[in-house]
Amino acid sequence: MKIGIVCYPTFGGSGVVATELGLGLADRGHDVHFITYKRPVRLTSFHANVYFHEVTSMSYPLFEYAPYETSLTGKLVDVIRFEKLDILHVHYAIPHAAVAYMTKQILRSLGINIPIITTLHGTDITLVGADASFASVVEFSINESDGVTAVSKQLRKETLETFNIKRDIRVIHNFIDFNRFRKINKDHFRKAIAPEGEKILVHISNFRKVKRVQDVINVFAQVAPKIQSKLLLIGDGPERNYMEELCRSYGLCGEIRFLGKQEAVEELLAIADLFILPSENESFGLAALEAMACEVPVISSNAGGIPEVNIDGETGYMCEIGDVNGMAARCIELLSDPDKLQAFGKNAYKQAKRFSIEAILPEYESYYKEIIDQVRNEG
Ligand code: GMT
Repeated sequence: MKIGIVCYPTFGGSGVVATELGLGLADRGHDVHFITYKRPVRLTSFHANVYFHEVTSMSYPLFEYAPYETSLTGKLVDVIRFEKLDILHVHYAIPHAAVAYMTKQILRSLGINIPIITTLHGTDITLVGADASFASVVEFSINESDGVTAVSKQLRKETLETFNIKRDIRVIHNFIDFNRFRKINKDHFRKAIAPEGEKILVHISNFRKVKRVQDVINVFAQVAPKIQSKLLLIGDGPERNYMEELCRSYGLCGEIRFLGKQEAVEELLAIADLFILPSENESFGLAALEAMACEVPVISSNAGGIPEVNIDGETGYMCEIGDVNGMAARCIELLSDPDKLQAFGKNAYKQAKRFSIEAILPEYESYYKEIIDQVRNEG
């Protein structure tokens, strides 16, 4: 198949999933065209059947805001027409589903019927999409997509509760590539971060409010006096400055390290003892899955689709959103019992295997075929 993929090229989960999906499809012999405003962060090396089309927004004195959607539409029409794509798969509804609709209409006027699939990732529904300024556009463009997928059962449910959706929504979970995410020995690295044999807690996110990074630090402030430990905070975003202030107010700057955005997160997960994900909302929790693949148990909230990934009492523990005391107690419990910590790590790995790229990617492939046939039959 010749597949077009539109996504955000940044560090967010939706861009990561879209890129890994495209690369996985390319490995299986498909031609994959990424169309976005910047090379996606995980699209690093050359691949014979992967193409990247950069969208440039035209500037003009009249435009206070460059009309990116129009530029993206123009680029999509061009690429689909001339590369003869079989299907267009857009990730994150805003603005991509609406752009896809416009693209489809233009191509229809040129005698081309391009099948469109929209994948819902989470905040495009639960946070941003539900905002009154976007809701009507999101609802319309989901209904106008030929196929719609959601990354968890919970996200599917929330989408159906939030909008008047007339389409079936297929659940296709996030996935993980074990060639990249697996337990590897990085003892020298561990020694550099934790020279006294301290335990290492890790959190990775985009430091938005929805991630409740303050809970990670408040949890750590309870753990540190009981267990010799270090906290690695990976990622960056709007909450970072407040979080640095919070660390200072606890006097924990020596124990907490802000590592900023990192590409090789698997190397950091290799030295982690626990992963903390206290989100207010999380449609799936790809970051937790990446940790679990590296045999790191997860202490999380029970928000959104997290219970589909983290199994309470087996692969980690789940607490109510904001239950800092509960999460701290669970961290202390696991970190003080090496056998249990190791057993939970093994369970986490086993659970992560359910979401291996080999298991999930064929689901996308057969969904593509189904939607292409459906559109063909519609005429
Ligand atoms: O986690 C984020 O805020 C980034 C966001 C995105 O859209 O880039 O991630 C969402 O999509 C990921 C991949 O499908 C999911 O694993 C994350 O759970 C989801 N984030 C939220 O729902 C907050």
